[in-house]
Amino acid sequence: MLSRLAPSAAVRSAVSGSNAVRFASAAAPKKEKAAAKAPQDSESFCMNLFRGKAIVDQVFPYPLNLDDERKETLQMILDPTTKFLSEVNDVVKNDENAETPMATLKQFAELGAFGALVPPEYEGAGMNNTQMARLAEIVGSHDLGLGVIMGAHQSIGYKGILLVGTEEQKNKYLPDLATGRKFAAFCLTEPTTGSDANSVRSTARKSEDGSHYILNANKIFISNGGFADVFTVFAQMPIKQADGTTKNKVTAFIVERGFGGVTNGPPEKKMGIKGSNTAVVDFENVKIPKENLLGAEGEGFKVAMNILNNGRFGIPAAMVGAQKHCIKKTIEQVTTREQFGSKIEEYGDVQEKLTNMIAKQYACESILYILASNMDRGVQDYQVEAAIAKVFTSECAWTTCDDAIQLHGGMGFMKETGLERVLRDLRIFRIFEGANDIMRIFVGLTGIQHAGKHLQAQASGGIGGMIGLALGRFSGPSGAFDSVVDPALKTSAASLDNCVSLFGRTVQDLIVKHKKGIIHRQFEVTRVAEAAIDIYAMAATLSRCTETAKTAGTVADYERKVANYFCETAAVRVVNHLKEASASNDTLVSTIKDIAKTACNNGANPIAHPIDIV
Ligand code: MYA
Repeated sequence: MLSRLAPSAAVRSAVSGSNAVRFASAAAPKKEKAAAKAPQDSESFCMNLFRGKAIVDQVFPYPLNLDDERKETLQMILDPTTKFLSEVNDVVKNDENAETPMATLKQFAELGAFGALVPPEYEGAGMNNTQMARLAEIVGSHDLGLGVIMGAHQSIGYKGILLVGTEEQKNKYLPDLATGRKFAAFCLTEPTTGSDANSVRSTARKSEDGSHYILNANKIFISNGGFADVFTVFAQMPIKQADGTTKNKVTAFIVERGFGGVTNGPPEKKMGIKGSNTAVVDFENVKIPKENLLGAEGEGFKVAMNILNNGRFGIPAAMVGAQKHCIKKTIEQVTTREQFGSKIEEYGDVQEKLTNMIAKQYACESILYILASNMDRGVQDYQVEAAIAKVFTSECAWTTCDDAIQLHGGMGFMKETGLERVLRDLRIFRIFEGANDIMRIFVGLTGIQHAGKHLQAQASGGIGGMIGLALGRFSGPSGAFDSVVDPALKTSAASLDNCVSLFGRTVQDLIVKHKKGIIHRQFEVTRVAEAAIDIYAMAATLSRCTETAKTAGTVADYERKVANYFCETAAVRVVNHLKEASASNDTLVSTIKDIAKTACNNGANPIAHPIDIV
């Protein structure tokens, strides 16, 4: 997987070479071509971060900007949705019965929840991403299983039709899907295709007369697979290349259950999100009319990435909702529970746990609405930010729920408290829609690739460029945050500035040190990604708090404390991760490899039980 994940045509070429400033490309022709291209500039905060540059325009001022009309229409959906979630939908029953009744889903559909982003001309609610994020937050705070049904349907299930569908496809499918008369599912995963999305083995071929495609596919872990009527399916298709050869390339299709040859397995038995349906879906010699090609032949991987990037903010939204639920329950608990003669809210350890929950939730929410707002204002280059949001929020929600359970003591472990269900539900969010481990490597390598390309260009820019590199081009913090933050956040801004500078220097040193070998240095890449995640969270937090400070009077004092606390703790993590990434790790990495490989080669952990050796 890494040879491609390291996509990095660009990393491979940009960081290849025999010494620090000579990026001699030892790569294949396609890669040489990529290396020869001038590096693209990016407006993305995170992409620039990898070059040690603080380009703040996408983060400051806080871009959330819902006009009154959108706020009003949002409220018109939120009120009945909250009522529905508290009074109609029964999350406990859904979990116990491992099913959300279709009647409940139909009622939910009437509120417009299944067509949030669909324009009204296709019978949708016409929301933007910011509005939808708020809606998904509310759903996530009540029922993550229902959130998955909703997300699998519209964030990925029919998102391809919305993003790249033809007018005919939109007219034909969106009205039924937006109103929940029909449900959709996203069919990418296969028994041998998980994180490595490009490796699908399902096949599609064009009929002799060109009127239709014939699809054979075996898809697993398909959310909504048991009842969906419309599927976005990815399969390999032989595509004629410019040189006359034929190559299998992923292609996307819209498939109706009614085409025939579509069957599904029984609902999978899962650890959590039991109220959602997950099933195998098989497609056997399914005849797909040629009009149902989604995007272009051979462009399915791009379509899949586009859908996943675009839909990814749904998870952060649900995670923010789940965190709020856990925090609410924790506050109820610590303010009522007495031990050792005091309410447990009086103890420092309890206070620290709750403060961390609040600070993380604040950072997650800040990131979420930057992402959604930037998407709304047409920012295109957001895939790294979306991946960061997915990883950060799903991990914060997990630790928050875990701490909430801990603070409930034995009661936290009991079903009736309701937190064990949330913890079970939350577990999958670190796995699906891009496993967090893969997303971290994606963040790290995409950023390193970007920095590598620019370094390469600098190095080939003659003696001046080489001297610049040899001297190190980072002269220190840029001061970019100082003028854009609230005065009470200036210390945090300075700390963020230091982190950005240290980050850029560390990335450059890693590229120079490891050259193309960085692709195989997951120890370093994951730590760089962790640092990028915290830096982005710091920036998002300071931006949001600066905005609040303009309007919120004394409420802002509390927020300032939270924002400063988050930044102080995040900066420590950033420095530690970067220190680890830039240390001489060869011995440690080799020890890690030896221990793991020895166990794998042995087929089991080779360490004997102490009773057996004494
Ligand atoms: S659905 C299944 C989810 N599956 C995944 O997410 C798969 C994860 N894997 C990948 O994304 C890719 O395979 C990775 C790379 C990233 C690992 N954006 O050689 P490459 C470009 C834009 O690196 P690979 C599910 O779980 C790249 O630059 N471009 O590719 C259901 C390069 O371009 P070029 C990208 O190693 C869950 C080219 O592609 C991206 O094969 C249910 C090749 O790159 C990108 N991201 O793969 C969800 N990646 O050639 C329910 C790569 O030009 C939701 N590229 O250099 C619940 C929601 C909750 C509630 C919501 C309420 C609404």
